[in-house]
Amino acid sequence: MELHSDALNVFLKASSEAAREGKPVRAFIGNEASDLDSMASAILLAWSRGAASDGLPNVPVMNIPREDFNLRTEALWLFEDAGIDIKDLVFLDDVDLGALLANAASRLVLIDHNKLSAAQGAWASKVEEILDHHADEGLYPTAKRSIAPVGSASTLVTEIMLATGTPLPANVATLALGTILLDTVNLDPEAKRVTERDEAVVNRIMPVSGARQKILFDRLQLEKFNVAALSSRDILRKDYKEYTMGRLKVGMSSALLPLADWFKKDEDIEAALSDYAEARKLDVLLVMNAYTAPEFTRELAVHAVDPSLRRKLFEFMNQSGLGLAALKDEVKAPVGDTDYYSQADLSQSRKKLQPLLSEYLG
Ligand SMILES: [Mn+2]
Repeated sequence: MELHSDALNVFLKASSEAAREGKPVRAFIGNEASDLDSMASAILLAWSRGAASDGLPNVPVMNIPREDFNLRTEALWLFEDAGIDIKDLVFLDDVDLGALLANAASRLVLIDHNKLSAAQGAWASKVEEILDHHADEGLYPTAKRSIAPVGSASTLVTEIMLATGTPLPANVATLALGTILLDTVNLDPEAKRVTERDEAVVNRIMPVSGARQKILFDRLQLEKFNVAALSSRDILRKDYKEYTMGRLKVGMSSALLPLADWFKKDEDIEAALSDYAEARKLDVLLVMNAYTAPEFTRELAVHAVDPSLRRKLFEFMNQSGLGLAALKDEVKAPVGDTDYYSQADLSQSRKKLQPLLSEYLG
């Protein structure tokens, strides 16, 4: 195989076509959180096995619906930087993985986890191999295992690629490199993630990638928190939890941008909040904004069609010490079914506020 960047896309296209045909496959799947490591290491291990081994097409499967990929902004950036055709990746809703695995010949390789999620537990008999860096739970005893406590599953895959002489075009090296750097906080010993094995792999693939370590790491770190390209709906669902509190259905989103920036970015933020709350039949949607610019700052948006409910929540939260106050005049908050506040108590995250509200409304 030539060391062209296109080689990876040729492989991905062939593997996605095989999966869409519904024939038996060997599926490589990461964990259900589907972070960059899970997705990259599934692609890399499948790539290292070539188009097909023992007649089975090797197919990396992203363990999320296609729509959710945009929310993983650092993965989107690195995949695009590596020139990957996103359309040729296989996401959970692109194929019926359960039906593919129902073929007697199909096999499953678990990457970046060693226990199937509850929803995917029925596939246990299909697991033939595990590659992971989490503690081994000892399941699927007949599976071949490569499990070691390194900083990134991508380190284990890259070791295999290097040992087996897998073709390593620059973009494949960059995909591995960026993932390992992000997982190990740029190989920083203080972060207590990096091991000697991560470092050794990075030293070997950096010249192949041609990327500069600090520049690549800083960019990925930035992209992780970059919501500029996301719609209001995507910002709301990126980090969202839902609760039943007494008779009320309450949604809580954490968002990483200043309200002032959001108002500028989306003139119709009110419509976005209303649509989001309506689609989920919420009585209340709370949006907790937290960002550093340059000081750490918190803000809160309370969306509810019922103004007396908004008032009641505001009064309760201030009795609880949140220190909510109207935004400064120069921040032009839209008028509608939402109240927007600055929040003086910087320690009140969703994790702390949710039980308080549950108790109050319960
Ligand atoms: Mn991982």
